[in-house]
Amino acid sequence: QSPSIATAIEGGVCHITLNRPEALNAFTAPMLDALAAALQEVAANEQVRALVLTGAGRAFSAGQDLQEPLVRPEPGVRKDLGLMLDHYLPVARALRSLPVPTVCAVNGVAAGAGANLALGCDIVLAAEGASFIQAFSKIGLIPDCGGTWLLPRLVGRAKALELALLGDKLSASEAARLGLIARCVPAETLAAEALGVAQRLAALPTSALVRTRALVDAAMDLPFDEALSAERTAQSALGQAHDYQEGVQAFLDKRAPRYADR
Ligand code: T3D
Repeated sequence: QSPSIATAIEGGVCHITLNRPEALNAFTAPMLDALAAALQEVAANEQVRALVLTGAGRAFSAGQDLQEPLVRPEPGVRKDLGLMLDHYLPVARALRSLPVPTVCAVNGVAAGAGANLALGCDIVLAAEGASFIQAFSKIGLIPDCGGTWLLPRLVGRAKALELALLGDKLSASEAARLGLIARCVPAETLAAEALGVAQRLAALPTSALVRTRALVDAAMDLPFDEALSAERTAQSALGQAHDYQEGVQAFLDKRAPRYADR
């Protein structure tokens, strides 16, 4: 049996592929645990400087596998879906705090938790035929995997609530127009475009990129003055790192920089 998560590392870029195409890459508990373990390996591997997350087959992910024993309703049995979410949270947290930048290549439909794990990545590209569905309300649930946090920040409260309450399918092009994702690209160029973005990120100073992500996320909840202080703290630390010295020296020497910090 092929693994539900496939990992490959090439030239500083780690590719993680959701690999249950026969089930539209719907998540099971073992699959999520494998994904969390793969992300931990990315975090621990100093050679990796960017991540590309994508799906095998025609879907990115149909979200929770509704056949999974932990969630499948049984007459007379009250299921605690929190136990299922315990398998998602390490993944959602890892994607948001990975020590390298993340690119999601959404190759097809991304529903429920599949949509929100994709939207948790730093730069999200989607194929023209792909779509995003906040499928939760249709089965009596709320948007999880960070959906309630991500959606209003990405598209504002009005659109977030329309997407979350109605659960309609949003095309990749409309998602890009709304600012839910970075870009919609032809299906045949998605993998190459995602790799190109990841390679560009891998060549940049990783710790500055990761701190930028953390500051942008934190700033949404900070008064302006506290955001200024947080920027000062980060800049102070980065200014003492190798990558800053290398970047400035390379600029002055009129040569390409070679960044090494992570
Ligand atoms: O534990 C908890 O429940 C809490 C966690 C929640 C997180 C969540 O993600 S909740 C949301 C769960 N996901 C959904 O509700 C999405 C359900 N699927 C769909 O709406 C549609 O299948 C898609 C929009 C994703 C794709 O539509 P389409 O028309 O391209 O394909 P299809 O014909 O609907 O599906 C193909 C097959 O996949 C079909 O099986 P069959 O008839 O060929 O035997 C379908 O039942 C199966 N499938 C699709 N999604 C799921 C699934 N099987 C199990 N779980 C799924 N999520």
